[in-house]
Amino acid sequence: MLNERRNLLTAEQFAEVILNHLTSSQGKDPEHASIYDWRMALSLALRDQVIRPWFASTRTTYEAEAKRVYYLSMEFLVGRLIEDVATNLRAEDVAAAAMRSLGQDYGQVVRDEPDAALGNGGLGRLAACFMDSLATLGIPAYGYGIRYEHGLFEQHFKDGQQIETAENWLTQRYAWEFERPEVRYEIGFGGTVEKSGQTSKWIPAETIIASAYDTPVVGWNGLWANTLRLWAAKPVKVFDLDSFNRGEYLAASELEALARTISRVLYPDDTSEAGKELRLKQEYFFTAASIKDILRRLDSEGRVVRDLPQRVAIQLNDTHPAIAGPELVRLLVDERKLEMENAIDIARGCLGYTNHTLLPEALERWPEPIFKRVLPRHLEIVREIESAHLKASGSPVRILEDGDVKMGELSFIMAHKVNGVSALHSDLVRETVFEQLNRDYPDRILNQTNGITPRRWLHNCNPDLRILINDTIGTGWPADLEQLEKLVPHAQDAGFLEAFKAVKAKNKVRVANWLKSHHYIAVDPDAMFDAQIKRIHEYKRQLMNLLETVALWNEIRDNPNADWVPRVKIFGGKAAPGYVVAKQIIHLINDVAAVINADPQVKGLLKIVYPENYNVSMAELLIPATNLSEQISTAGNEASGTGNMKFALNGAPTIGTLDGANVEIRERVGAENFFLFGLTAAEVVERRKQQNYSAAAIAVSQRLSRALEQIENGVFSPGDPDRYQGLVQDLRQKDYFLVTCDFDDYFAAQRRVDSAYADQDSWTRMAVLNTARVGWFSSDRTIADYAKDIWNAHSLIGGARQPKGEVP
Ligand code: OX2
Repeated sequence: MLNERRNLLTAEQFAEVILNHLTSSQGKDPEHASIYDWRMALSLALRDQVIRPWFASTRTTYEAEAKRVYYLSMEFLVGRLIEDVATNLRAEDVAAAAMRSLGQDYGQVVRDEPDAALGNGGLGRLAACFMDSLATLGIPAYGYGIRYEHGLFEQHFKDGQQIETAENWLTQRYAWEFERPEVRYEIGFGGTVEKSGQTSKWIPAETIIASAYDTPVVGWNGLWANTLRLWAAKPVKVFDLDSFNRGEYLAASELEALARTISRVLYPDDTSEAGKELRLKQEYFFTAASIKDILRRLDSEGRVVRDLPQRVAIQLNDTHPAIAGPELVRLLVDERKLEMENAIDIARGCLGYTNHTLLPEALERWPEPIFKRVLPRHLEIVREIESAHLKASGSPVRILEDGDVKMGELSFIMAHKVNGVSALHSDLVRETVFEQLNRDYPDRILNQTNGITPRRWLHNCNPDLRILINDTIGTGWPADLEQLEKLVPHAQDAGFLEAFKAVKAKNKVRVANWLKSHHYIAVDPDAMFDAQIKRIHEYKRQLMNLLETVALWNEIRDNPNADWVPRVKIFGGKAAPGYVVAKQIIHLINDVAAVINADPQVKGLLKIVYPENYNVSMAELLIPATNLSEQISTAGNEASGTGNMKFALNGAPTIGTLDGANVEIRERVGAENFFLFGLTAAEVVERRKQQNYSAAAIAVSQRLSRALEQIENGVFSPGDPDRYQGLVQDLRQKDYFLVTCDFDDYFAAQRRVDSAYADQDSWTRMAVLNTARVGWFSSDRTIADYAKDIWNAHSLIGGARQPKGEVP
């Protein structure tokens, strides 16, 4: 029955659908169609195929009276969708053949799609992986977020420095979405609260419209489709004719411009707080619209609000949607006339909160005056929530403290479950930020280690490895990734190792060609590709990687005839525009690259490449071609990491610290297949208590001293020798992230990597075992566990954890 949901078209039939869209939707004939027209036609043809499972899923959910999951996230870092949709529909061959028959280059059309970059990094990409897994598992779900007009900024380098320009994905039509002009809610801000007796009524000063855009998200095998509903801000009154008639043309459109500001841009901060009123408005805007939408659906199904916890699971992706708690309580109390405590309990029954970071600067706090100005009634409700909590638990922990509204505490208190994103991180959540609250509510915190979707991050991005794996263990693994374990015995098989190595080599050639044609850099595909691609942040320690590169450069020049293992160090990543140190690190990477890459003495042995504008699509290209994955954050700082999982899955062993999910990756792949170094999280805490720890570490390391001196003396910035004095001074005097303390151990681990890589057979075996043993990190497993432990939601496509087996 379920398979009937998919429309199985032949290539010929599909070509006809594409042609129809080219003419009817794009208004072009094949002679005049641009690549954009072809891409739109192909995307719309694919979207057509999603409609049947989408409708069927909605109907099934309704009939089963099933609980729905609502994933509220400020960010969805979706990337491109053509391949994703085509493969999930199992129509990739049909789509490619159809395009070929129409004289089009399928791959080129696929690559024409701009990334939907509605996120900064791991948090947003996790949300996108979760959407894929929710649909694959057949769990009824909505993703709710913001339809930003401008996604994450585009990064350019000018004289080695990061320049940001606006991203404009919506200048072209977005093929995947459906505008829903009828789904609109008024969202208020500011104003006053009117009291009469026991009742309160919020009278906002300003109102804007949240208008829905829906993108269907189809799961593997096309058995189920959910909805990603993104809200765009629109004015209540589009145009002021009176102003216009008075000749005030700008004023006539002012209302519209102001309202649209709310969904104009994605804040480009990753793991740091944006203390802006506009950000608070964005958070309230999408959260309030989502909550209203959830209640409207409940009403339309003839349910009462008491049923909410049975019908609705709302997951808060970090604290950004934390206002969901007070908003839901407000609607229940002020509009549905429930008692306050009852309303709080009902809201808590629905809410779960995921914490993604312990960095103090990233724990959102809003100054009370701002909060009150924007959300006066919510501030009162937060007070009620706080006093109910104080009364029930006797806890000393407050939500309102030092003049701030603390969103972490609010989220914790309003959620029935709170989860961290790796085992280590969840332990630290219990022991640090929420230590007291964990004592007050001992069963509330749990762990849900992150995962990644194997469809995008292996099946689609690494087609040659996919084929090799299919040929070796069959095709069940994309929906049941732990089947990769069946590869373990093949790690002893010379033929398999050869084939695995050949896949990696081919992927490296692909990257080398791309670097040459797009970035005008020549790299040797036979060199080891060592990659650190992620946001630029001090705690992620790109600086330590760079210092090691400088030290290696010195060593090679000192001993040019030694047996060096040729390396290409690949960096990729953006810095938040306001994060000065991160931008200096970018500048330094480019400066060091310019000097080292021009040095004839290390030619062929060491090269640094830093392609600009790292994004999801670039990750899909680089990860399959990487030999060594750099996961070198200061222990205790990277909540999980998900890039670490993607690299391991694609056969790149990790050099890394015991941080985030590295710990669990190492446990699974085996310590012998992981290059460990560095202080543990507990040691980091101890080290930070010592005096002058960085000076002490530098004093005992000649290599490090030399590299630091070179940087501060302008060896890499001869035209501006003082450029990096501040950066180096900080390492000498403070070095909060312990770059200097871990440096020697890191350098030594890199040399272990060199020797291991020199034995290509054993290296490939290690790579295979990484791929074979990380199946547990599928986001299908993560989502199945959220469904069981937090949401009490169920798959409607069979009782199994994953839909297994082949599609005929
Ligand atoms: C990131 C975390 O830094 C990263 O470690 C984690 O893997 C990812 O979230 C998904 O859980 N913003 N981004 C993150 O946290 C915050 C806040």
